[in-house]
Amino acid sequence: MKLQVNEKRLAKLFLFLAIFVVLVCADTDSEVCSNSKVCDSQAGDLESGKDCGCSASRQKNEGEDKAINSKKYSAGFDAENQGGQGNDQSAKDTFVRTNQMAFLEGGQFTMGTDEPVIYADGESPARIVSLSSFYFDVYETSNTEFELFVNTTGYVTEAERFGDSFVLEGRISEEVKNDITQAVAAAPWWLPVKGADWRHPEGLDTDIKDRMDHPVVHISWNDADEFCQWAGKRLPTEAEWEYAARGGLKGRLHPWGNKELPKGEHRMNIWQGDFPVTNTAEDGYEGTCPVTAFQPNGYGLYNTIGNVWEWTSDWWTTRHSSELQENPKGPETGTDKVKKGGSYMCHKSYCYRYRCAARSQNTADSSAANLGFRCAADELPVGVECTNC
Ligand SMILES: [Ca+2]
Ligand SMILES: [Ca+2]
Repeated sequence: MKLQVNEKRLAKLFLFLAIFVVLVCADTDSEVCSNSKVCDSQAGDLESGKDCGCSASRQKNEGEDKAINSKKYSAGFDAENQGGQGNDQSAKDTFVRTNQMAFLEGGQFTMGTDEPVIYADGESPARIVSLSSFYFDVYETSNTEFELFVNTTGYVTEAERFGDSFVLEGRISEEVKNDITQAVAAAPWWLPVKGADWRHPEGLDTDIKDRMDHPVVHISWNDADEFCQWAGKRLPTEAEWEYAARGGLKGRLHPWGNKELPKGEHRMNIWQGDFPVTNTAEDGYEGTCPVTAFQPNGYGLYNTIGNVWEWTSDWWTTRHSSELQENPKGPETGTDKVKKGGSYMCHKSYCYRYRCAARSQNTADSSAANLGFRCAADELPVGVECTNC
């Protein structure tokens, strides 16, 4: 009898210890993560050619993974627990798909530039690249599309697993800001916000209810890769992304030409004002904009440049051959992945990367409030509409 009591006590003790270890690990990881991440800025400055996002590696542990994976994050789960019906028919009725793809005929194009603005980024040399035909998402992946993925698969993003992600200081509430003790020396406007993830873009006191048609953010390369596979697609190579963004024009800065404001008209969502203090939002948007906003380029593609950075499948290198290349896929391995297009946080004075040839990089597990993606495909996936076939 006594032995049974002791066994019960022992079991309770083990349970207590297990919970304690998980809690400590999760907290430790959060601190380790925040301390080790070096966020070079959205930005960086032009002379040093610093990165435009958060580029340090994450560190995680088994205990945290187990604790987090036992949770569910889908909107359906939330709705269910709040008495709603989650991913039910009424939700489907208002569901506007933006998963359309455009067919891009293969061919040769000039990738990069011989007039690099940020030399350290490896924008040069201009080189001839030959590509096979492929399909390319017309829009950046929206919150609606990502929610469908999460509701279907129960996928948990890396930002959710780590428990924090990076947000621009000016977009965080005072309450959340007061909670933050960490900052990034090289880019003090980036703050690691606990609970910031795709469903809470500026922290736990924010949501995406009014932003379902905006690009999903706080998405790591690994998250994006998982989504594209689920959708029957894949991430585009850097060459495919740049070919698509150029929209058939040769050697232009932007998808529509060289002028930032052709005829005084805004063609992309970037930063107007004094970065990072004042955002006048003259283009109509202080943060992200709907993936359908602004005019498409010559290939019918929206917001390649600006709005959010977009992951590509290539590992990062700044050395490129000037020889003709066929379907280049970047280096075989590396530490960072290439992202393209710049974001709503890009300003000429800090991050003149809203150009077709511009590029930047992050580790595959990094996430931030201005980092999203879109997919490509070799064949049109079943059920996906082609806009120009
Ligand atoms: Ca803007
Ligand atoms: Ca974009």
